[in-house]
Amino acid sequence: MSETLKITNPINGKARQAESAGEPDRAPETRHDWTSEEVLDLLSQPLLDLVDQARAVHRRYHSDGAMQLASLLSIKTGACPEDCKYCAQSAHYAKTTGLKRETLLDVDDVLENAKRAKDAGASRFCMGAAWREVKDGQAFDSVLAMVKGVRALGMEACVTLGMLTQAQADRLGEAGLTAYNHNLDTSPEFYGEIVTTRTYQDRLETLARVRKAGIQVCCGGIIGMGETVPDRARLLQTLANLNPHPESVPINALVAVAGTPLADRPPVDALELVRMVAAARIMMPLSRVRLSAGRRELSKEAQILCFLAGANSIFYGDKLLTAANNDAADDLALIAEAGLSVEPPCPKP
Ligand code: SAM
Ligand code: DTB
Ligand code: SF4
Repeated sequence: MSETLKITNPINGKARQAESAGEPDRAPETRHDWTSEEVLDLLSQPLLDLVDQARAVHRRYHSDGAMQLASLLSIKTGACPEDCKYCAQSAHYAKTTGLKRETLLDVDDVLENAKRAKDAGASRFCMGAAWREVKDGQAFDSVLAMVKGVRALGMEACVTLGMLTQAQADRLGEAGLTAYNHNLDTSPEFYGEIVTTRTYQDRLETLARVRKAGIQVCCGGIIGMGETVPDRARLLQTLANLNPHPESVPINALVAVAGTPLADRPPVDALELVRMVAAARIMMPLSRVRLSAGRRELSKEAQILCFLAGANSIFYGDKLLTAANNDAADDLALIAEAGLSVEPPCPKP
């Protein structure tokens, strides 16, 4: 029997009980050498065996039962030059989606939104811009001011702005950015079916720059775009073989947006989402696993099954970027009904 010792979850800083003789800031289960066959076997297990295994990992490292509430705001909407087939904001489908392009919001507007989100209980504020990449200049300077302002409110700040240079990542780090969201979306093999205007390698390079700047990595994907289960396994393999693991892993179910090429995809089976959450929890024991887009289509019971399988973060507030999200009061009631708590705001920097 290995000795029981206290290990610290580096993400939320809370002491966890864990068996093992691992390094003090690592889970003993932490691995970066997953093979695609192993992940496929994991994902394809009988559902309750998979959930049992995930639940055991979850209880070991996230025993406080705290749910992170992350609010999202689109700070610059539409007219994106990329052609991501799932996205309402791509200029390529603007004629059919009818989405209106907007300019970058004012810093004050954004900070008022962040303050409202905090007052409603959110501890993280995520800002998304429909850009292919960041361009230096006034717009980027405004984003830096937004990051500083959100941090000064005592919230975690996350942005998703497309590709970054190292100098831009460093400036975001200096502004106090907590995390940068940049999803891999799917497997390297299926990626070209979904996006043609950039490569998987481009995504990995931006992720490496974020990591080098000392910013937490928020990286996940989407299911329901027509990918196979082996594609899902390859996405999870790629995420878990990043070293260190992404601190947060958003698992999205496709929101099939009218006017996009994926508008007619059939809805994702909720249990497929449970499987993704469970496998992510097992493979990335210390990370936050965020039950992200598509939650509005889930019953209360399906959401609770995702929480049981290891999801400990949700997008909170009535809107995602352009799509509707679950009602905030319903979410608070669901969290209470499940016997979970809401993660408190982080201390001011
Ligand atoms: N332009 C930036 C980028 O792509 O990195 C940031 C914004 S983008 C909208 C952020 C992420 O949201 C995407 O990578 C994708 O994983 C997710 N997403 C976008 N539209 C979605 C949809 N219709 N359904 C599910 N997830 C979606
Ligand atoms: C993520 O993985 N999901 C969020 C966030 N990161 C930026 C975005 C979901 C977008 C859903 C569709 C929409 O609102 O347009
Ligand atoms: Fe642009 Fe991001 Fe939408 Fe792709 S997902 S079209 S990069 S906003």
